[in-house]
This record gives sequence, structure tokens and C-alpha cells, in this order.
Amino acid sequence: MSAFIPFGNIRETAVRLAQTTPVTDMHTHLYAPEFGELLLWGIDELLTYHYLISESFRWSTEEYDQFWSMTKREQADWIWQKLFIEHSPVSEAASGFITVLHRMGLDVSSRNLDDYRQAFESRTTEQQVDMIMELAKVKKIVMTNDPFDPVERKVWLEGNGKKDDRFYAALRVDGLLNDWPNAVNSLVELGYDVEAEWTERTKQETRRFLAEWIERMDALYLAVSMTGDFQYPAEDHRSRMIDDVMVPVCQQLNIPFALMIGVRRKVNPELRLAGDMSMRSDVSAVEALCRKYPNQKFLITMLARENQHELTVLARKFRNLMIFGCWWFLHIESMVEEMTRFRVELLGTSMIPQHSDCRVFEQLIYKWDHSRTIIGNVIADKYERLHRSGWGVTEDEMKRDFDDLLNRNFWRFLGREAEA
Ligand code: HDL
Ligand code: ZN
Repeated sequence: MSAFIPFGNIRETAVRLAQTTPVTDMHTHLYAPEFGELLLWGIDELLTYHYLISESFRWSTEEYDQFWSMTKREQADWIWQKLFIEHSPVSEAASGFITVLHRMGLDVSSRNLDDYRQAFESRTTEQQVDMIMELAKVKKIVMTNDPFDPVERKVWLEGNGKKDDRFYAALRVDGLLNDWPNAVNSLVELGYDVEAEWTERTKQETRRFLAEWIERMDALYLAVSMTGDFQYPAEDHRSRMIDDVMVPVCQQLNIPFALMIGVRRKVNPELRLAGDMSMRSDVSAVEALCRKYPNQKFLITMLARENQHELTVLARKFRNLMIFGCWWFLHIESMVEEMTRFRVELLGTSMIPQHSDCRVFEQLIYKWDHSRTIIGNVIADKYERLHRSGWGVTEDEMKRDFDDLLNRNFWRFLGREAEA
């Protein structure tokens, strides 16, 4: 066994390992290069990230449509002016853009957007993907895949789907739960014999749809996001869809069911994708699912800060519950710090502390840099406390712990640890 790390070296070793351990990013909105236009990257995509759009409007009195009528480049210039030039970019998303520029070796002090754009123009998509994954030390990326999206469906049906083995699929089917009437129309168009009424045939055909797409994509898990008013069990369509279709298919194909709970959609429709909000949810719905289906694995993340401690305590009660990430409005330094700390204090290293949720490829750099440093320091605190009680930790043990947190826990939970 290697030697225990001396007390004085614990923190720098832990933070170094947190910063360098290769990550499996288990929930993103990124795509492999073969998905073409669906893969977003570059300066203008980074600046028109929906987080930055909503923050920019706080400094503006212009009509929303005036912004939406601009070109993407004009929108990026407007956001740059509002959030970076007229005011300091201190928010998580704005400072993240600066972190990306800095880590890509650009002259941040120039404050010249066209200089930054020019530096990106010399690279192909594949070169940018390789460079960013190397800089962010992200070795595997799980996408969010929606067969109801015609652009994406075409890639899966005609382009032989995924080729890049660094990318994995997750089947995302919010519409089946949250917009059943429209989902029925989409399923019928795809050749499934379903109707709005919850008949045996409809259940069977919806199960067939899920099973066929999970197998076509080799989807690692089935995912849905839900508004915070989600109740389970309930005499409603969502509970019937979960009980009669989603859990049976996940059991049949032995994959986890991921529920992302707590969004309140379109509180300001003028902001479009940026117009969603968080809301407190009912953790007892997760408890009921975990208890009713002890052999079904659930990946759960919730959006309201108020739900986090209770969800973490629940994870102590159900080993089929894997909590993950600091989702969306929680992906800020203060919340990552707070959530990681009590998650470690209640669960040790048996959870998935972060996912990036990236929509634009270069965001991997800042979303992981910022989180890794926090995770490293929280774990260092715990190692130091152990050391003061006479329990030394070796570097190999630290490597194991950070690999568990940032990579292996996810694959082990899937039952696919060989791919970690
Ligand atoms: O539903 C989700 O997966 C969320 O992550 C939304 O995509 C949200 O718009 C987002 O981008 N959060 O980071
Ligand atoms: Zn997401």
C-alpha cells in the first residue's frame, strides 16, 4: 500500500486530483460531431446561451422582439456589451465565458470579440471537440436525445447514428409525460398504433416505441424532466405512463430511469428557452417510486434548493436512488459548495456530485473547472479531519474516491462499470 499523504500535502493533492481526474459527464445537451448542426460551439453560441440572454435583459429596456429579430452575431455583440463591457461579468455564466477564453489561451485583456471569433474560425468541429475535451478532461459525454426531433431522428435513422465512442445517448421523452396529446400525434406519425385513450394497445405500442429507440441508441438511461407539481402516485396520466410504460421498459432493458424534477416552464414566454423557472417539488414522489420499485434504478436531480437536503437524506434510505448534479440554477459556486458538502457528509462518496448540462461545447471547460475545485476542497476538508483523528489517506485512495465521484459511480450504477 502506498504511503499516507502528509497532512500538509492533503489539500493540494486532493484539489489536483479533483482537477485532473477524467470525467464522465452524465447529462449534457451536447452532441457528437456526426450530429452536425445540433452540436453548438464557438463564440456566438457561447454568448447567446440562454442563461446569458436572461441576464442581459435585466440591463435592457428594449423590446424582446428587437433582440429576437437580430442575427446570432448581433445578439452576441449585444450581450457582450450589456454583461461584459457595461457591467462586470461576475455571474456564474458570464464569468464562465471568461474562464473559457482564458483556458483556451486567448488574450482576454483585448476585450475584442472579433479577435476571439477569429481564433475559433481556424478550427474544424472535430478539432474543437478534441481540444475542449482534452482541456476540460472530460472523457465521456452523455447526450440528451429526442427521437421526436426531426433533425436528430434523421441522423439515427439515416446516418447510422452515433459513431464517436466518447459520446453516449440518453433517451429523453418529456412529451410522453407532459404533453401526451401532441406525443400521440408524433407517435402515430412514426408508425405506432396509439391513441389518446389509455388502452392496452396504446400502452403496448408506447412501450415498443421506447424499447426500439433505447436499443437503436444504446441509450444509457431513460430521462424525463418534470414540473415541480409532479405527484406520485396520483390518478393522472403521468403516474399511468410511469407505471404502465416507462418503468416496465426500463426493467425489461435493465437501464435506470432519470427524473429531473422542479421546473416551472415559460414563466416569461418572451424569453423563450430562457423563460423557465424553478419551483419546490415533493420529494415524497421520489420516495414512493423508490419504494414501489426496489429493483428499478432511479437517477434523480431536483431543481429547487429547498429540496436538496431532504433528497440527500432519502438517498440514505434507498440504494436504488442515485442523486446527481447541481442542476441548472443550482450550478453556481455557492450552491455547488453547499450541496456537495452535505451530500458528502450524508452519503460519503456514494453519489454523483455534478453534471455539466452544457449546451455549447466550450462550456465543458468552465462548468467542470469551477465544480472540480469546490469538490476537491470539500473532500480535502474531510481527509484533513480524518487525518487529525489518526486516519491517513494514500494517493491511490484519493484517486479511487475522485474516480468514483466523477466517473465510476455513474457506470457502476448502470451496471456497466467496464466502460468507466
Ligand atoms: O431539462 C433540462 O435538461 C434542463 O437542463 C434544460 O435543458 C435547461 O434549459 C438547461 O439548459 N439547464 O442547464
Ligand atoms: Zn439538461
